[in-house]
Amino acid sequence: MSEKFYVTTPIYYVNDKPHIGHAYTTILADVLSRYHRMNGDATFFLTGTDEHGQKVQKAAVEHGMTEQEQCDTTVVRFQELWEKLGISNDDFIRTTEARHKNVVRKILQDLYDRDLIYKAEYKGCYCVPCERFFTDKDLNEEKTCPECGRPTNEIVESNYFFKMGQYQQWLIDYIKEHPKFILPDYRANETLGFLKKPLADLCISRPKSRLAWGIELPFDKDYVCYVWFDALVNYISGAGYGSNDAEFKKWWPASFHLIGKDILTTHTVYWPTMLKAIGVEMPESIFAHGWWLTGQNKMSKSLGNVVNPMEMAERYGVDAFRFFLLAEMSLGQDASFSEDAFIEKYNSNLANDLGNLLSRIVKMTVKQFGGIIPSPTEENDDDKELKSAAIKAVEVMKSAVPGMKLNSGIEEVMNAVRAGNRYIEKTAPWTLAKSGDTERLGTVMYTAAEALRFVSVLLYPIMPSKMTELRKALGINTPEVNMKELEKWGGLVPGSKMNDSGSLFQRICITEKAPETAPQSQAQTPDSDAGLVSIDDFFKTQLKTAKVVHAEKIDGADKLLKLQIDIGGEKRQIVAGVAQYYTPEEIIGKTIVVVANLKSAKIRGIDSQGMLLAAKKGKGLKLITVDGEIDSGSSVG
Ligand code: ME8
Repeated sequence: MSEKFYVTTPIYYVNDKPHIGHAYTTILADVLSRYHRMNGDATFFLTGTDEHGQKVQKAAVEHGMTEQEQCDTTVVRFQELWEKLGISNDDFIRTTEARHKNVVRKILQDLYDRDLIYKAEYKGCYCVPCERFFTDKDLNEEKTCPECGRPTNEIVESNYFFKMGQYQQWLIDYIKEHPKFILPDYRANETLGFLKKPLADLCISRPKSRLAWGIELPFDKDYVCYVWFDALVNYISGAGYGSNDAEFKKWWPASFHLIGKDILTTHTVYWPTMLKAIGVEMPESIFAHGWWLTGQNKMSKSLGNVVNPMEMAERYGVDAFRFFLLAEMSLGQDASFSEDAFIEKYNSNLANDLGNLLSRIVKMTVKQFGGIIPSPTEENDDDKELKSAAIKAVEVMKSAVPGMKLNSGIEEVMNAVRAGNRYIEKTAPWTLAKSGDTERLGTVMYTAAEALRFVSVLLYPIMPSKMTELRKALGINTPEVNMKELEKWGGLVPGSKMNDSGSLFQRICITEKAPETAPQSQAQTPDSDAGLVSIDDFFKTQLKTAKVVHAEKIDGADKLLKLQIDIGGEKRQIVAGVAQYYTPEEIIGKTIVVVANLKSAKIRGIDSQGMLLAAKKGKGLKLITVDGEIDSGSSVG
């Protein structure tokens, strides 16, 4: 049954250009929206910019512009980036727009009229360089600024306050009674921890004498509204609150407010109490994700470690960038960004696994069937295994999306892709072609292509352009992509025509971190380099770490051990000639290095799906292992 889905991102400050953190939350919202649209759900995706307050005013002064000019020039940077990154937002709200300011004013007036906003003297210590107020509880005995360490000045200022404190117990109860309200659950605990201290009323004004760039209070022209009180309202003003009741009723409550963990308190304390005061239902879930770090550090301009998403997308392609961000971060936790890790993931998952599978299928179908998708005949166990890997990926993804575990969903899809490559190796279509077994060859090609069709739907929200390309290569030209397509296995239409349009993901040379991807032709070694391999050739071999989970001797083969290994969650069996050097007990538990994309073979009649690496000289042999703890399935290279 289709449902409605309303998702928001934070609205970003226009004091500076966007960086990877902004891109991440927005791509996440985009991917969720695309999944829901693909599911047939009525979907509304709102993003925008936060244009008032001190940060923007300060940036305007630094750039010698008026505040509005600062907003108008910076907002374009966000809008251009979203276009570049294929963001499918349904609306973009700017807090300087009349449609937003009117709603904020209405809310302020209403709360003031109902005595939920009052005027009082505000006593605090003000840090002039940081332009921030601190109360006694924020300060040490010397009353120096907690931000910069400089002395603060005690000042008394009249301001307006929202009676937030009176909702404290209600909020605690609400959070406890609604386990999905704040996600992940440890963030709910963080908010409950914050609510253990008495909740003060919220200062919602700034005197114009100190900060003029904001929405003027409707009941006092000497003050502007505090930027957070203004900004949070975008989630309802952008959905029709106060201007279009039918629209608002259609979308509210929001399904997800996506935020970074930096803005948890404003979203889980200020915002719910504001909504409660104006009598509006709570959003269903506020989801706080972790930080993108550079190494161990948070990205920040002063450290000079900020990643520019526009550059990454231009250099490596939008879809690969989107894929990396979503596959790499476990939602809720921090993740570290590095270009090397990006290239590594791109080469292994996209170029080797996915691109390679497509190219094998298309090339073979073009060669053997003139590109016409053959009809499958009877299914054997190998076919069934691949089919169940694809179906499992659908099931995992279907629960990964609402469960906010996108990286696990993606991993399961990639498992299906790897199963596809293993299937090709095992069924050896080139041998079938040689022996003239066209019927079996047709079934193999169809089955592998059908598995890729499943993959194309599941990864479409993450890589819309590349998956459209992949579908065209498979001969699927329907403009719409829908989850319904995956209700049955066998949707690929025999008789339609595949297109060999070249490689989907060109491998990137890690040594160069080059803007250009290495063209395939470079793989040919010039004569003078006879005996050498290019980096491209080298990376055709996928080396991975694997944990030996079981080992046993093989009857009648005193040089061989049969090993069961785990490569990043995938179980495999390999037969290795190491029995004269290692007992089964010695080898179990070791993390070894294996060639993960070796064609499977039968050794003494036993399946071997890979090869381990060992150093050998004379009579000595030592396994290649790793220097310390690392996950199995890690790439070696
Ligand atoms: O806080 N890693 O705007 P903002 C992951 N205007 N996400 C990051 C990140 C990082 N290193 N850095 C930023 C504001 N983000 C307010 C919001 S909403 C009513 C008002 C993302 O421009 C993350 O979503 O500082 C974070 O919450 C947001 O950008 C902060 O953007």
